[in-house]
Amino acid sequence: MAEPRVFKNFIGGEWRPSASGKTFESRNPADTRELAGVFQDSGVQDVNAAVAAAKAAFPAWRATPAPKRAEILLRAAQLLQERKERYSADLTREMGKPLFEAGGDIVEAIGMAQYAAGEGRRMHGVTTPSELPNKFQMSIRQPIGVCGLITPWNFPMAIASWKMLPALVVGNTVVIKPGEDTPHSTFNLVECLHEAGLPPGVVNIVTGYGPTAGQPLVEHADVPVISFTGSTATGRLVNLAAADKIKRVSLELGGKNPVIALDDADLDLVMDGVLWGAFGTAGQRCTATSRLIVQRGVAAELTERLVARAKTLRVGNGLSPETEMGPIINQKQLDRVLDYVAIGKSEGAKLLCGGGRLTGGDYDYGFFVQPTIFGGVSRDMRIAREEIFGPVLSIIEVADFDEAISVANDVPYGLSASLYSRDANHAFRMMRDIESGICYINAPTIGAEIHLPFGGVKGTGNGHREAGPQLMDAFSEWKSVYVDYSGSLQRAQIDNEV
Ligand code: UN1
Repeated sequence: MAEPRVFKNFIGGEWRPSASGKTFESRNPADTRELAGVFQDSGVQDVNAAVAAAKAAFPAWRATPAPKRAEILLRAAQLLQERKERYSADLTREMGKPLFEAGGDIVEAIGMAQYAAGEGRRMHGVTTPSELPNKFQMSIRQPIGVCGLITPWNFPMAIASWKMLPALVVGNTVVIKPGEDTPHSTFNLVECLHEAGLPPGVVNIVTGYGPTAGQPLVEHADVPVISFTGSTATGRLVNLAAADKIKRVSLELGGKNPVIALDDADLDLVMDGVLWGAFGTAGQRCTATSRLIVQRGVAAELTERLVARAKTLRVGNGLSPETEMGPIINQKQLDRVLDYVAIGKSEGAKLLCGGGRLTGGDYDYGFFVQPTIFGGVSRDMRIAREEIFGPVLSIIEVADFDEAISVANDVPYGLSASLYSRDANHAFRMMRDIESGICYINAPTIGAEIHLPFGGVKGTGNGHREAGPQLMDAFSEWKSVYVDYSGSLQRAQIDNEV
């Protein structure tokens, strides 16, 4: 096995150890004997240094023409493409998801790099007529300054790219603190940007834990923007900490995403969609399918077929090509998933398959859980309402479409939701009435593409969206510009009185 790499913080284009000299290890969650990397356990001094570097780099980056900034993103997209295989293996080693899914994580970053680069030649504002003669007016989009990005472990490269690349194309500089389980992929992304010509200090990486490295970043006076993806509980803390300094905070938080399957659905399609949505990435997506809301007429057949298929899923090390479902990220998350299995049982739900940790042989070195399905779940149970973030599906039976929508909306989250039906009327009512930021018809709850806004309603976020045409909104301010070329004072709303 190759010597594990030791990563220093990347600050002002230089590699710097943490001020305390402390480090931490990232291990492969499928096999904890394998070290994925050693990273700096950073604190406030390291964050201060990174913010200072980002602040120093801001004036020149801001003054660089946007199409030039975009060219760097495009070159980085090319490098990511060339290195996809290697970066996928790095990502699987640190995060656990199977190689084919890790490739998707990289592809999402490539897509974002291409899409964000396009904005370098658009970045449209509006020009609009004045209510007064001989007066011109327009709005222009401007960068804000140093953006503090705090990213999760489940999409280590994609989510870093969703935040970093839009921030950069507008002309901001960045300090990123990647999830402590999976920092390597952020280094890979930034490596491409640097080889593509990104100037030193424009992106800085500080690794470490939330309370010691994340919090000083959130609280730093020179960081006016915080973009955070993670749990609702932590998002609340981030928002509270940033409130004091009136910062812009973009939060992408939990989900409890339903698939609604009606009696007229194509059951083969539902099967494939639910299995992929619930057990892809071992259920560790904010968009994962955690509830199947099924109409009574097809409930028994669908349940039986899903359970049979779930039992055959090959769970294992993501580096092995036959693996369909990888491990849970760490011991803490594993305990959380198993706790929820116990909660489901104690609430009276029926455990139809799975529910246990996989042990024996190589399983003993990783955090593996069986694909788990609960039947007989009612809408008020905790397993029907709380985010589990693991391969656990709750099946809830309903009488009709109206009840399905009511159950689907009866949770404190609203990220993604899906309807399987052949009835166009139900499909359009779903699009209108479901309380979610993302809605699918005859497709699973996972798999959002970067051309459309990503985000959710209620406890899922605070109204911001990532990606899509809105991608720069969290990272820019509008400036409205009025140019009066009349040569005299024109008093708006007075001299043009109607
Ligand atoms: C996430 O889980 O936070 O829509 C992101 C999807 C992926 C992104 C998920 N494209 O499932």
